[in-house]
Amino acid sequence: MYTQALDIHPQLATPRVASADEHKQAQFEDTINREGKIEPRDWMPAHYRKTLVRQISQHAHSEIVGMLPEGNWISRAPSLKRKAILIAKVQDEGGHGLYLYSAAETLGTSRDQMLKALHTGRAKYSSIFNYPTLTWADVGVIGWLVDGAAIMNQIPLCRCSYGPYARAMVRICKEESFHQRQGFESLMVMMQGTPEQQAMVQDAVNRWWWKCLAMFGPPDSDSPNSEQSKRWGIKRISNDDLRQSFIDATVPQAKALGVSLPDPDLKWNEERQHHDYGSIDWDEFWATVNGKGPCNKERLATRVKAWDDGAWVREAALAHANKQQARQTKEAA
Ligand code: BYC
Repeated sequence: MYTQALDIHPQLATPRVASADEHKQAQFEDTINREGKIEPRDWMPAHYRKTLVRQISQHAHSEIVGMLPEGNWISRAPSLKRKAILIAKVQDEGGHGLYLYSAAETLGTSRDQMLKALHTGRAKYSSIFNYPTLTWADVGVIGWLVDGAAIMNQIPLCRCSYGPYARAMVRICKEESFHQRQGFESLMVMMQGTPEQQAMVQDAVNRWWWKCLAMFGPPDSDSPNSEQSKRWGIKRISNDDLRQSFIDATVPQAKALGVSLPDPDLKWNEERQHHDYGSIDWDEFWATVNGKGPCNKERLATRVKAWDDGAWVREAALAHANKQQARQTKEAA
């Protein structure tokens, strides 16, 4: 029977036109796959934006909370030289916080919002800064091991797919590597000193070693964010791989320093071409992350006080900026 209907072969049918959103998504994925950079004005999936704000703001909070354990020693540094170095280092950490808050602001979240999340305990910051600095040797160990772990984690972030974060990290990593060397050098001097000074360094290493290994985050099998972050080129190397690289790099440094690392299971594995190591206390890590570490309350209270005490400075700066803007507008009119 004849009919007006035409049977169109599926391949000859008019192709479905991609929606504007699908086009943007494809462009975004293409940039990621080409190892290009996503910039603030580019379209990006909401989850990519949210992940970046989470990670960058946590990182910024870690920098400014990280000023506190070392800052406690500025007034007690053993010489003018060490005091000047420590002031400069703590100031650098404050600067890192500022670069990072600025990078996160390009994603549309204000600094006030981020700080509110920190001050109300909703935001995380690195677990490592919730432990006390009991002796001067702790300051050197923070430089050597904490900054050393930070560099290991942060060098790959210089290749992060989000442009402003990647660029901030280049400068931060240069400064962190100086911090690490000054920490190592100050410990080297102590290790050439009296038996009491040597014991002080060993005690500090014993207390910080395991906390530094936990800094890299939970094992890959328990890391909910890793897979997606790696796919998006935010994270380049996994938590466990970075931890392993840090251990492998630190063992010879400890030997050069003349200290032992507090892990009876730490030994070279010829087959793996890496060091084996003992198990990390993840219960203790999570308790600290969730607010129950030895210094969580003190750290947060200090930050909140600094924010409240600085209100008049912010108000004055804002009033000055408004006055200048009004003057410029008047002159332009
Ligand atoms: N502490 O799925 P995961 C410095 C959280 S500052 C607290 O693996 P992700 C310095 C994690 O946030 C050093 N929380 O997460 C400053 C997540 O929770 P949410 C700071 C941690 O993001 C002054 C959950 O655990 N460096 O260098 O894929 C003086 C599951 O983890 C920690 C940075 O911030 C921790 N240690 O990977 C000296 C670097 N680890 O958010 C030195 C940038 C994990 O889902 N950040 N958590 O609720 C990163 O590279 C990544 O965010 C991490 C975690 C490797 C830290």
